[in-house]
Amino acid sequence: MASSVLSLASATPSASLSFHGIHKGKSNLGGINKEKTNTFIKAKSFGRTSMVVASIVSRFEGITMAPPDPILGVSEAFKADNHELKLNLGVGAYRTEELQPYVLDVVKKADKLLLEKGENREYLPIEGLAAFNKVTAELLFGADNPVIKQQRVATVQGLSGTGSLRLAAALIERYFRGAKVLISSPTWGNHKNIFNDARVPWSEYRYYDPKTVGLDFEGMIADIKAAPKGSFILLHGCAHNPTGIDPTPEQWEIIADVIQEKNHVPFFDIAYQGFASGSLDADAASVRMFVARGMEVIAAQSYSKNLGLYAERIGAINVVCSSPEAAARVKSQLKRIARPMYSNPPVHGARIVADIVGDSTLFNEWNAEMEMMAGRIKNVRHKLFDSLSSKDKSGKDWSFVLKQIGMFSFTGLNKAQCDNMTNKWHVYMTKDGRISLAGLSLAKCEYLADAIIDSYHNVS
Ligand code: KET
Repeated sequence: MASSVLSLASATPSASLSFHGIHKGKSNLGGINKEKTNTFIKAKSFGRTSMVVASIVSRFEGITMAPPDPILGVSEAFKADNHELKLNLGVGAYRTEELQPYVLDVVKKADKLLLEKGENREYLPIEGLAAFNKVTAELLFGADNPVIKQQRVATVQGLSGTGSLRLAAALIERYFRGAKVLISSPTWGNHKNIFNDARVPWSEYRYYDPKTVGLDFEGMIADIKAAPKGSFILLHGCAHNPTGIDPTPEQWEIIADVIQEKNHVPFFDIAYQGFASGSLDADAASVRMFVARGMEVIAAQSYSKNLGLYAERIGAINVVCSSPEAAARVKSQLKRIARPMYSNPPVHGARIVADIVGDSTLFNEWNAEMEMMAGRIKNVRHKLFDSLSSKDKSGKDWSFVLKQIGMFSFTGLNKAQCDNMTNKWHVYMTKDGRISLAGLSLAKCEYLADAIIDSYHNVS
């Protein structure tokens, strides 16, 4: 194309109007008719060659401004605030007690080893790094799970949890046309976007009961039962986001019963393995229980939180099938979906995970650090509860803060109250009332308690 522009070098500006894509007058911009006022042609001389530069300024004018992302947009607003007491409890990202981002020591070690080995930067296969895919499935299902031995799991490295969910959504759209995904109400803000963009229909099942600030278990079961047979039921493996409320082991069994009865497919999003309890195995218990029943299961994993590899975009999609042949076919289709979307995944995070999980010393160090992180969040949770209980003289029961688990606390604050938290107190949080305790320090608990009490009692 560059040569076709240069070949017009000596042509007059009007002659060059026949150049591909340039028209005078009205044009249709994706259904939006706009009078083009800015079409212009410039000729510049560079020595003997003169170059024609054609530009149409009005092409993108019909595009409207997208709203800020409800979660990541909060960090942008936080950055723009200069108040000294500001606090970012928006995004679920672990911070130290000094409220600084934290790179795990074990990740630094793995990084150093990788640098010493001097590995190449060749493309990975479409399905990702083999060593990563092996350990990630083992970590989730347990290394000696029969489904792994029987090669019944299709595992493909994804662009972290989000990208892995998106691959599964595309698989559903392609092979289960019209099937619905049921998501919890509420759920992580991006789930709806993912299924909307993949053109997968979804509806919600009841999950959170504001009256008890707990699980609406009956509502959940009734909605899963009422869904058309063969629906995909999206479940948070542990540390439900945003509520921090998980079913009990007994409730999980009943959920599995209903899903099995209705021939639904359990579809796990497990982005916090190790972060809920501090134990990787305990946090995978829900997924493993479904698999142990012989069910086919989809599970999307993320290493953003538990290894702090947010920016490496490392995770995986696993599809547990009923035969190794089916697993091979599913894997081939996941690869086919990935190839035109992003071709193949990034290597660095995959090597870090593979090396840490594959080496018993590093693995133990990781577990210790994960316990430390989960422990810090638990301490903050207790301190926040103590601060709320001692400062609030109204008799309100704040014990729900202690009952919730994982990175978040779901405060029950409404949008106006959340706005007060931000506008008056400079506490940045999502408008659904969620606060990330991973972004809170012990030192800031009292301040946060003051902000919550003020917003709860003084804003309706
Ligand atoms: N699932 C859940 C439930 C989840 O909370 C997140 C991230 C993800 C998947 C995806 O994370 P990834 O980094 O793509 O592996 N949640 C936090 C960050 C975000 O919204 O992107 C959050 O809720 O703050």
